[in-house]
Parts: sequence; C-alpha cells; structure tokens
Amino acid sequence: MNKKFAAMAVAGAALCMAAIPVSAEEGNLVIGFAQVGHESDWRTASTKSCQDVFSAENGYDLQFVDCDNDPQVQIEAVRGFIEQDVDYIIIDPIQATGWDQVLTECEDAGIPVIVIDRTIDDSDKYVSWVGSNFKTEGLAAGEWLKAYAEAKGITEINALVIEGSTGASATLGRTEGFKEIADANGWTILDSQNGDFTQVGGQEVMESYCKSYEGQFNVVVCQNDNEAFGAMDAMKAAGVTYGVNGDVILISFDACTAGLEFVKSGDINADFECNPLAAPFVEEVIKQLEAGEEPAKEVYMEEHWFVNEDILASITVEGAEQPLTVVTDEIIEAQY
Ligand code: GYE
Repeated sequence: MNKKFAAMAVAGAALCMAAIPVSAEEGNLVIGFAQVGHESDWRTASTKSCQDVFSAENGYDLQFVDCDNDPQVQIEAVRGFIEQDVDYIIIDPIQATGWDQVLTECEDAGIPVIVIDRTIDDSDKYVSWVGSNFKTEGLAAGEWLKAYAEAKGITEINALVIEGSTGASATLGRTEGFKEIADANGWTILDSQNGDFTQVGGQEVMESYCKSYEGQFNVVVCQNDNEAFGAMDAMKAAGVTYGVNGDVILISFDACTAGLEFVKSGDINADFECNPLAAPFVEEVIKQLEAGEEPAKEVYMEEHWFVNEDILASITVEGAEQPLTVVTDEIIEAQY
C-alpha cells in the first residue's frame, strides 16, 4: 500500500487494517474490479484486458464482479472490496453520479480507487481515471457527418439517435457532442432514446423509430456497435436501406472488430473508436503508487475514427485535425 493511503488507513480504519485479503497468494496484490456488466463487445474487450493484465502470473489476485448494469450492485461490490481489504479498487462507473459516499468509505479504509472508462462526476475521491473523452467522440461524429454531407451534396439532416444507458458518462458525452454540432448546423434530431448499449435495445428502439418516423430520417446515430447491429436488423426488416449504398447514413461508436467488419462492408458509414484496453495504463498507475509516486489524475486513451469511403482525409475536432482511417482487413485483424 502506498504511503499516502496507508496514512489514511491508520487514521480512519483500524478495523480494516486488521482484515486479511481473501485468497491472496503470498505477495500478490489484491485488486477488486467492479465492472459495469457484459452488455457489449466493448465490455468483453475491457474485461479481457483487465483479466490479462491482472493475472496471477503477473502477480495479482483479481477479484472481479460483473455488476450487470445495476448501480446499486456496483456500490455494494465496492463495499465488499472494502470488507476484504483489497489493495486497490478499480471501478468502471455504470452511472456518473451517486459516488461520493462510497468513495469516502474507500478513502477512510485507505484503499486507493482507480476509475476506468466512464467518469465519476460528483466526487474526486479517486487516485486516477483512465478512459476516453466521450464528448470529443460525439463532436467527431458530428464533424464527420457535416463534412460527409457536404461532400455528398446532402443539404438536410434528419437524425435519429439511439443512446447508451441513461446516466452513463459515455451516453452523456456522446449525446452532448453530437447535439452541439447538430444545433450549430440546424440539423433536426427527430428523437433520442435509450438503447442501453445492447443489440436488443438498439433493435427495439429502431423498430419503434421505423414505425414512428417512416420516410422522415436520413441519419441514424447508434452510441455503440451492438446497438448498431440491432438497428441494422430492424431497418432491414422494415425495408429501410442504410450504409454507403443506402438511404440512411449509419454512424456508430466503439469500433470493435465486429463493428469494423460492418464498416468495411459499407453497412456502417463511420465508426468512432472508444479504446477499451485501459488495463495496462491502470497497472502503470498501480506501479507508480507502489513506488510512492503520484500518478496523473487523468489518462486519455488513444483512439481513431474509421470510415468506409476514401473521400475525406481528415476532420477537425475541437480545433485539432484528425485523420480518418479507411477500414482494411489488416486493421480489422489488429483490432480487439
Ligand atoms: O461504448 C459501450 C459499453 O462505457 C465506453 O459501454 C463504454 C461503453 C461502450 O457498453 O459499448
């Protein structure tokens, strides 16, 4: 345990100091990870990344809890880690708020918390956060659509958005970023509903959109690939064509392998990457804490914007020019 937190533990939690981590192999660091759930390909890649890095071979004892997208279960999982007196707690917060109380409990127990992926917006009682800028992703989707529509001579945008889970920072940021560009350009967002980051959710929302907005939309924005897979099934069933040869421009986020395959085939026009491989950076933070160093409060993952057509070289997002990558087999091969 690093010095700063050891000192807090002495001050705050004599009881926890006496506890012994369960099933810890001699010398292994015990890591509790409260994962969101198993809703998407992205999530599977995130879980695997943590399991690979925090393996017994690497000197860790990973206590993994799949919280099944239930915020209350996640808070209780964190309390369980405190009871076990784990060495570090990793949280991928299902919701952006509701954290200060349990993070105070972690602090009182002297257990450093590292947040990954989604942000915690109502407490700063954690050591580091490693993740993505979701608003930037939403802005990128908007900037790409603007440039693409111009290149194709499309003058009117009527968009339907399928959001991720309500209250998740990934949802909030992507929604805000895309809406900012939509508002600035006078686009119509016909509707924006929760598809819960799942294929089933995406399909259900799209089925209802196809009925309510028949013939009225030319853009669908899905806030992750799995929702896009469901939306494609719903559009197909309703006789709506999409992708580079269709009537509807389909935009997605995540850019996991299966998503990129649909970009390559032209079914998804553009896919904005969210990199799930945070675990090596989390390990770096833990190593720094073990060495008594102070890690960065925020670590941003590197990500790319993927497209099917080679008609735009780059887009400018928040003043920075970023290239667009045309998906090839080699890129798909190398993706998670
Ligand atoms: O986009 C989605 C997942 O929090 C960034 O959660 C993550 C999101 C990701 O279920 O696929």
